[in-house]
Amino acid sequence: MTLEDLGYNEQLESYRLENHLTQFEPGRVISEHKERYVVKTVEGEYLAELLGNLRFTAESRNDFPAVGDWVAIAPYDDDKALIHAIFPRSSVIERKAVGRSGQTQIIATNVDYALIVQAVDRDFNLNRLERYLTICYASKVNPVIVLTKIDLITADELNKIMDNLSQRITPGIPILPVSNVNGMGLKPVAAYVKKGKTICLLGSSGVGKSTLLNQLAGKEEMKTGDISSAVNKGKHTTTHRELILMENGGILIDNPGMREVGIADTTGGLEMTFEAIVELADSCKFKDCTHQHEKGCAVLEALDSGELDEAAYENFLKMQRERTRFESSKAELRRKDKSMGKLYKRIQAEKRNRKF
Ligand SMILES: Nc1nc2c(ncn2[C@@H]2O[C@H](COP(=O)(O)OP(=O)(O)O)[C@@H](O)[C@H]2O)c(=O)[nH]1
Ligand SMILES: [Mg+2]
Ligand SMILES: [Zn+2]
Repeated sequence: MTLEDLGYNEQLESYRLENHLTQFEPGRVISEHKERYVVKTVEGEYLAELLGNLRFTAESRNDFPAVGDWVAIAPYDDDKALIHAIFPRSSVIERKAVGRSGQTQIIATNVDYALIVQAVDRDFNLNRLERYLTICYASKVNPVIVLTKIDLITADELNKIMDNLSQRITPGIPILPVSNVNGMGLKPVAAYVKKGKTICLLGSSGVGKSTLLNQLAGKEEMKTGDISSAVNKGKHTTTHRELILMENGGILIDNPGMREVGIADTTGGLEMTFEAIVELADSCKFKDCTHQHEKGCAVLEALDSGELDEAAYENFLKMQRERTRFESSKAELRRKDKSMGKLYKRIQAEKRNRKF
């Protein structure tokens, strides 16, 4: 195995040279467990921790390593290491952190393609699909939609779903229907698995992400089914891998299922997902049109005429509200941090003054 097999490239190498990291070994974070990271290098796998210094200067969770990251490590003992630097990320897939307002949580970094996996049976949900698309676009990661479990429905039912999809989402996004059971449609998915390219699987629990990964790998890399979530939890420390190197090239990142995919700071992600609405908005009478009650609103007119899908419109508004809420919580957090900083400085100054 070479570093390139793991996704290493010239940009990363020049960063290593320019930042005097040559005494360290470059490696990739393949799983995370409570601030311990399994890092894969050409030499092997290490259980690594972030250097204390970097921990103290970290301003948020995002300054900590995440699955997919390239890091510079110094090994000690046989299989332990310290992480001395995190390389700049070429992409970051993130969502709104659950329970920490105004903050984001990284799903994976340095990703080339995201496979948005949905099952065509119970799980199928266009709103959620748009949510994942938004997250991909905001991360500058190319989305590919994979519809699993097509063996559970008829050809007619699948056609209907494909029709709905193509009406609702921006044209040009690949939609690949597959069955992990009979192997139908797997080839076009496998075509995305290429040497040095990183693919992240996104989707709710139970849609068949791990089964798909195993199919693509040709062996059981991941536990599947209900057992993976419940029974296996305790074993994650040593056996659990999230980033898998395929034998014939390519890197896949599996994710434990996500219940919530909250919209955060999606720099343009929403606008790219709802391209049709943004184009219509160009013709609205008022520049600051909210597309909710204004006269001369091109979006509302398109809704009336049926040109614009009502469900897509509702979903757009909902996610826009979420984004606004996220932005204000983030601003609030910044204000708090700032005043905490001021308070800290004042106390330090008072302490100094007292000494004299
Ligand atoms: N019928 C059918 N079942 C599937 C397919 N893909 C996965 N499954 C089943 O769905 C369940 C959940 O799969 P799993 O890969 O663990 O889902 P994950 O949570 O997304 O990783 C398992 O019981 C799989 O056997 C498929 O294409 N067709
Ligand atoms: Mg799974
Ligand atoms: Zn409008």
